[in-house]
This record gives sequence, structure tokens and C-alpha cells, in this order.
Amino acid sequence: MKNKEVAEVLRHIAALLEIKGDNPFRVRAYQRAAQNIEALTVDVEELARAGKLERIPGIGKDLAQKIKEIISTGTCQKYEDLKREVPPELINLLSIPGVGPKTAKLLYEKLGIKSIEELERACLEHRVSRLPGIRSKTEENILRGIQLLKQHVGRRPLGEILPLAEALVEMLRRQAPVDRIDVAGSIRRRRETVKDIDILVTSRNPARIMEVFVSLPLVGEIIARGETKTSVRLKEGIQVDLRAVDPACYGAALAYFTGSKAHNIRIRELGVQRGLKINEYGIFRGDERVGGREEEEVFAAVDLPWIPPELREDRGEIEAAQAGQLPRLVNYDEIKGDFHVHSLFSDGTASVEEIGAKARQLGLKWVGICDHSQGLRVAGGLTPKDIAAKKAAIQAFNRHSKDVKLLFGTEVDILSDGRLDYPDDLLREFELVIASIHSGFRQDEATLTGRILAAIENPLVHIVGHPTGRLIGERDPYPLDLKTIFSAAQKAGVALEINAYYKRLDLNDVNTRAAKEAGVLLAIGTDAHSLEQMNFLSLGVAVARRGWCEPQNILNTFSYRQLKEWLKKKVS
Ligand code: DGT
Ligand code: CA
Ligand code: ZN
Repeated sequence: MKNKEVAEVLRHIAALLEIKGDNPFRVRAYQRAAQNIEALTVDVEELARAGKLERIPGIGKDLAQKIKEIISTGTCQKYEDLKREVPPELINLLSIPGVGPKTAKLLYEKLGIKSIEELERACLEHRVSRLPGIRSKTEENILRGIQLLKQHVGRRPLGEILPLAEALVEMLRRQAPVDRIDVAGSIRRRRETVKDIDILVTSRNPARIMEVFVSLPLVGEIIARGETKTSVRLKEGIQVDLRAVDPACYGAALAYFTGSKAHNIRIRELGVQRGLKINEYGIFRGDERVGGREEEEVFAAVDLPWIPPELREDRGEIEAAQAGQLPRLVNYDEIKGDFHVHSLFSDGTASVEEIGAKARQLGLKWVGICDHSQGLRVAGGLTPKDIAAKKAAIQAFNRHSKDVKLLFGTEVDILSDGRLDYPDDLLREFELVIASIHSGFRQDEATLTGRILAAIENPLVHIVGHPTGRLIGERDPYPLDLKTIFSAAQKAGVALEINAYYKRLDLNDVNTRAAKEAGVLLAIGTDAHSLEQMNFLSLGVAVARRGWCEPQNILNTFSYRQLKEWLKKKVS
């Protein structure tokens, strides 16, 4: 696929333009083109050959020309020119949370800093805070950002890796004599980031499995090859450990390699108290194996019901299981809709009709089309005039669609003083109002908390979007008094979002659980900007499950009728 490579060049152009201080709309145009090309389900090369590049939203004559150039030469004149003006290494600096294009430029011009290492040293030596226009707080923020980046080195977002893991399992199933097979480890627990892919398999012919495995086209390099365990690195960069185990201890191995380590240790201790040894080879009394074929046997051996993998973090699940008080977790197939999808009306890549069709394909009953409000000009925020056109498009879809209904919604910006970006009279027009913060992340905790509280107290707001603003590995959550927010949301009957976009997952698992315990309703939204990103819904469900949520805690389990009622009751 050339799509990724083309998108990357366009993204680099956007970053260099940004560092240069170019027009933000031009920057945004390149970013949007990159995003749209990545979202294509066809090869960009084919489109170019057929002369159809300009059918991609956001791509006009000029960009189409550049894309053709990139396809045939791997680069384009514009990119090469920019690289002569701005050192391309500076793009790396932008990956540090807290370093924007202006700062990157200043750091380079005044201190000659080009790499993250150089920047870290300069901060530690307080050379950065001595620059004009830089506060000592900024220096601290940059150091914190570098630390955040480092923490994530070697860990990848679940949303990037889960599809790969599932593809591997599918390929092995199809091409090798697989009997049982499961992805284990942090992926099975649906942790938000993962270090590697752990797969377990049983087979009559394990040697053949290993042979097929190492020759899969996804595999880049073989790290270690044995009869029962093989490790490879995928071309994507992540390590995969494949273990073939004896069917008689498959359940014990699955429990062991699912973890977490902390959870395993607790289970092993409970075993010891009962005179049992529990490990990846089975359940043993003395030297005799007394069980381990099924995972349930491991839990039963220590007098526990089977515990869902998403709960296995030693965060109270063992005590809850002992007390017969495990939550009845919300299931993936109980989800009836998605609250948060962007359409072509703002910065999304799909039309209202396409979103409806995709929802049908996913088995959903309803989708909230929530585009940005006018204040977010660079994200194509809607003016009152656009809103009427959008409403008409949604009504037209709903008139003909019996099974899938679209909700006429908005993601209204919470401005830096806590006001909303649309007046109440306009907000009242929408069936669904999500209010989110997109600016002013550097304000203090009291101010940021106040902004969210103000949104919660507006009776026209249904949901607060991506409440903490974090981006996994890129941006810390901004400081908030979540306890106060949860209690206000509960009182006002405002739901908090579990944003399911793979880099957000916001609220995260721990905060979701705290919200649920405070009696707050949760609303899962993919924040999809393309049809493909609507698939991330299951990541939001994973967060809900890791947050101990039951169906009644999650608004997405509502039927269209129930939801309409809830949305109305809220306002009147
Ligand atoms: P990751 O890979 O960092 O995303 O997280 P995990 O949980 O997949 O960790 P990994 O791949 O190192 O090991 C897989 C599972 O194997 C882990 O969840 C629990 C089990 N395990 C690994 N090391 C130990 C250990 O020293 N003691 C016990 N009891 N279990 C372990
Ligand atoms: Ca792992
Ligand atoms: Zn947003």
C-alpha cells in the first residue's frame, strides 16, 4: 500500500509549514489530505492512474499533482524545498507533548536544538527558560513531555495492535493445523497499550504451526525459533511470541499468559493456601496434575467463578469474585449505537449516507452525527447556515431508513471562559449535544474544572466529550477535579464520554470505574473522522468493561426509542 507513504509525506509537509508559521488553513489542508488518503479503502495509486484523485474529499488540482509526484518519486518538490528551509528533524520535536511549532522553531534558531536528546539536556541545564518568551513552567512541561514519550517507548496503542493480532490468528487458523488458539497477555485484557503479542495454540502438529508462522508475510524477522515457542518481529515493528501447549494444560497456560502478573500472583497464593501449585503447566497437588485443560478449572480450584480477562489487574476483582459480587459486564453485542461521528459537514471524510450504511454493516441501530461548532474553524466547524443543510441531510436519510437512525447532533466547543460556542437557541435545535474542550489545555485545574462544570450545568448539554483531553503517549490529561465533575454530572444527569478513538480512550478505565461508582452514566463515542474509524467502537466497550461497567451504566445499550426519550427528558 502506497497510501501510508503518501500520507506521511503530506503530514511532514504540514508539520514543516507549521514550524515555518505558514497559514493554518494551508497546514490543515495538508493534514486533512493525509488523513483522507489513509482512510481510503482503495489504493491511492489506482486512483491516480484512473485520474480520480480529485474525488477524494479535500483534494483539489494542486494537491492531486503533488500526490502524483509523490507516488512516482517518493517525494515532491514542495517537500524538498521545505526541507531546505526547515530541518526535517524538527518534526520529531513536535512529537513531544508541550512542544508546538513555534517553540520548535525558537529552540532551533536560538539554541540550534534539533533532537529530543539535545532538548532534554538544554532543559536540564535551564538554557531553555532563559530564552525570551519562554517561562520556567514551559521548561518543566517540556521535560514532563519527554518523560511521557519515554514511558511509552516500546508500548503501542491497543487500537493499532489488536487488528494485527486478530489477523495473525485468522491466518494461522486458515493455513495451519490449529486446534485451539487465543491471543493472551495484555491484549486479551484489553489494556490501552501493549508491549507485544502473546498467542497460544494447541495442535496435533506444532512443528507445522511454527513453520507456517515464521513464513507469514507480516513477519519481518525471526528472533528465536523453537518447537514450542517462536518469537518474531512483525514488519510493523512489534514482537509476537507464539507458544504451542499441551491440550491438557491449555486452560492453565491461557490463564497464566493472560495475566496480569499481579493477578496471577494472587491466584497462585490462593492455590498455595489450598495445597495446590498453579502455573502455566496446570494445577498440581504434589506431582499430580489435577486440572488445567480449561481456564475455569484454574479459578474453580481456588473457589472462584471465572473472571473476565478485562478485570484481571488485581484491582479488587478477586475479592469481588469471592463475595459473589463480580459485575455483569456490558457485552460487545449489547451496544446499539455510536454517539460521536464527524461527517463531511465538518472535518470527517464520509457523508451522512455513508455513515448510515456503515452503521448498518456494523449492526448498529443509531449514530450521533456530531460535527464541530463554528469556533473550530480549522476543523471545519459549522456555521448556523451549514447546520440547516446538515439537518436536511439527516432527515432525508432517516425518512428512508427503518433499521438505522441518525441523530442530528453537535460537538460544541467549550470556550476558554466556559461558555459554549453556540447560543442556547441554536443548541436547542439539535437532538444530541456533546460539549468538549479543544483549547486552553494549559489553564489551571480550577479554571479547567470550572469550564466543564459550566457545560454540565447547561441543561442543553447531554454529554461531555473526551473529558480529560489526553492523547496516549502524546499529551497528558489536563488537570481536573474529577470527583467534583462526577458528582455534578450525576446530579445533572449529564453523561461522560468514553471516547473510543484509539489514541484517546478518554475517560480511561480507572476514571470510567470511578464515574460509574459515582452513579454517572457513560456514553461511548468513536469520534470517527472516517468510516474505518467507526470500527473503534469495540475499544470503547473494552474501556467500559475494564471500568467494571454493567449494561445499565452505558447509554449505548439503549434502543433508539429509549435514547430519544433520555435525550428529551434531559432538556425539559
Ligand atoms: P505487556 O506485554 O507489557 O503489554 O503486558 P503482558 O501482561 O502481556 O505481559 P507479558 O507479555 O510480559 O507477559 C504475559 C503474561 O505472562 C503476564 O500478563 C503474566 C504472565 N507473566 C509474565 N511474567 C510473569 C511472572 O514473573 N510471574 C507471573 N506470575 N506471571 C508472569
Ligand atoms: Ca504481552
Ligand atoms: Zn472533540
